[in-house]
Amino acid sequence: MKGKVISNISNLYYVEANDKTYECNARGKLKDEGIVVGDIVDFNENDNIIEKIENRINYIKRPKVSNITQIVCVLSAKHPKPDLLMLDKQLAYAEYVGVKSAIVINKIDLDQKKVEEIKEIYKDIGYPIVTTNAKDKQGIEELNKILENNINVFAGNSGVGKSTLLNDIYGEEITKSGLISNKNKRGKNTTTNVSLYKIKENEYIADTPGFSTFDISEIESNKLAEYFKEFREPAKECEYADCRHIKEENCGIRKAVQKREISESRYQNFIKIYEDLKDKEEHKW
Ligand SMILES: Nc1nc2c(ncn2[C@@H]2O[C@H](COP(=O)(O)OP(=O)(O)O)[C@@H](O)[C@H]2O)c(=O)[nH]1
Ligand SMILES: [Mg+2]
Ligand SMILES: [Zn+2]
Repeated sequence: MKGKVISNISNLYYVEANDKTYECNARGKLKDEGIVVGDIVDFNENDNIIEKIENRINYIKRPKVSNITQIVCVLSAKHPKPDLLMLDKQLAYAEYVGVKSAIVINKIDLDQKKVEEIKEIYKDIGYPIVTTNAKDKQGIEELNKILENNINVFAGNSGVGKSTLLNDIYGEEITKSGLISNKNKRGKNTTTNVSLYKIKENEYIADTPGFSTFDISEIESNKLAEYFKEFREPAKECEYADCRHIKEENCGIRKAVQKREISESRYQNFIKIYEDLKDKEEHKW
């Protein structure tokens, strides 16, 4: 039987198939290969042994999860103040992994001006943007539409409102059964295992305790510009094929920044991330 691994506690894998959950084991060889939450597996119904992992569409190392289709980047207008550098890292990472991404600006009640500023930067790039006030359940319907038919991972700094949003979307029932609270009986936060919660057919949400952003260090610095979606077209105008888009004179990307076709904020963050990656590459041995 084929099913989806929705959680993993030490050597046990919980596999969902036909609306039921099976508690499965795996043979040593498969265990070594590492079955992760999100995997589609073949298992034997008689002994609940996983026999095969289907090829993954994608795989994220931290949080350890596979076959996701969308990263939902959450920021707040205020408290904490919007971290656009982190957002740009997340968006680049989503491009690198090859999944969709969406932007949620929460706490719109606290600073409407900031919301407009952020929208101005991202509206033409092509990412869906939803503005919400999770406290008053504003914008939740729109957010719901974006989550439909996706396996979603929420990312964003602590305090931006992820838990509140998820509560709005999925209601108390699911959140009580594990999602979001991640607290054991004594009220302590439990360890950081990813679980997938089925919201409806073809809609899941990854619960990723203690997680805020991805490890983007696997991205090669010289490929970074490809993962800034709106940089791709202008990069075709660069004079040199190996243009780094930093100091070169005849650089299509820099020209697009001057013409305001690329926002200054996105470009500055690109440079910061680029230098960071470059630095890590040079110190790797
Ligand atoms: N003013 C305002 N506060 C919010 C909103 N959404 C969440 N909060 C508050 O922000 C705090 C952090 O929210 P939480 O959901 O725990 O953030 P998380 O760390 O991202 O999960 C809580 O006190 C929420 O009540 C909002 O839209 N407006
Ligand atoms: Mg939370
Ligand atoms: Zn260039």
